[in-house]
Amino acid sequence: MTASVHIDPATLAGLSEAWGLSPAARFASLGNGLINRTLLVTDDGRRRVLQCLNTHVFRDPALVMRNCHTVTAHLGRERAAGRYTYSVLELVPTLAGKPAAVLADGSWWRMYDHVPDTLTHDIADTPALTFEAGRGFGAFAAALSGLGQDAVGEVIPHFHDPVTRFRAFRDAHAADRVGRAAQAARECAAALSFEAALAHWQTLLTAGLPWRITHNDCKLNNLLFDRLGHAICVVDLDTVMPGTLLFDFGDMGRTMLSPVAEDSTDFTRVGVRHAHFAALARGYIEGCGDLLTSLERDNLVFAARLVTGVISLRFLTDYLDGDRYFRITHPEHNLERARNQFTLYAALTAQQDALQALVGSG
Ligand code: GN1
Ligand code: MG
Repeated sequence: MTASVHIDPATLAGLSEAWGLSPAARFASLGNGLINRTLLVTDDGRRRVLQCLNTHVFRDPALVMRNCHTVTAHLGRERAAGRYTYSVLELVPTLAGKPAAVLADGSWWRMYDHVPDTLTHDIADTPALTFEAGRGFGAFAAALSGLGQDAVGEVIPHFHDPVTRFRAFRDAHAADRVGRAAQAARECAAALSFEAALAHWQTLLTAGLPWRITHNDCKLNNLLFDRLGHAICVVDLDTVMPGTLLFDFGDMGRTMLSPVAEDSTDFTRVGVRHAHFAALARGYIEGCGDLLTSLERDNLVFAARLVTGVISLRFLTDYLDGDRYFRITHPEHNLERARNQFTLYAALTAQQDALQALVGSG
């Protein structure tokens, strides 16, 4: 997971000055995020995590940092009071006492303490892991329920909004700015089938689906585990903002139910593992405690469909737009991700009744 990286001299000088790093500081890349750049810094025997915020995605980085501070401070208090048992990310302010450093080139950097003896998983090997992840993310949501609705601002408006994402896909398809629509004809046809989910989404909004402070990026690899498979710490707090628990559970389902990663081209293996689903739902219900309403609980399967469909649309839209959003390693990467996620969406749709019967039975 870590490989030594070279930092350009101006950035190195800026970071060293901001946090007082020694000339012996060593940098390695960390994690598999598609948006921000993450580095592990080892200096003076201490390990820290440095992140360069992607300001093309996060247009208001000062708001992102304010939210991160609000959330970590709140979770720290919950933990001190014994109401939250997981570790909490600790922001390391600059020497000037700022939550982030803005370098001469305009880049935004922030630092966290490294959480020792932890690792991430890209695939959930066992139902026990999905149970742990569900409980960890559920406890995170429950702990944040004590924060006022407007304690955190909306960093990316309409981030998971399926109506907006569907419209963005249709616009990108119609514009076909880089001439890729023909190559993606099969995926575009699959994308149109997502419209069926929008009607149910509307009924949930009408029925008063609760709006809460949610994580909004509950991928399995945004949770740190210890070597025994216990969930230790929720990370990647940049998208914590108002949302619904369905967004969080949906992202968990999307990243834990299939036996292969979101960008695997082994499409025949993409599918839903029912024992993993049952354990995930049980863990999430337990972690959320009293928070979860029956409307939310009854829509956990729909949540997995919804978010898988939305991310499929986002990958496909980015492919049609010329790969301007997600980090890619090869030209067809976003198309492969879209095909993988639409395959999972179709499986979740076909199996929704069987999955629904498993909620509460894991
Ligand atoms: C991005 O940064 P990362 O890799 O944790 C994205 C998520 C997507 C995910 C797909 C701010 O998350 O919404 O689900 O990629 N984050 C943002 O892997 O767009
Ligand atoms: Mg993330």
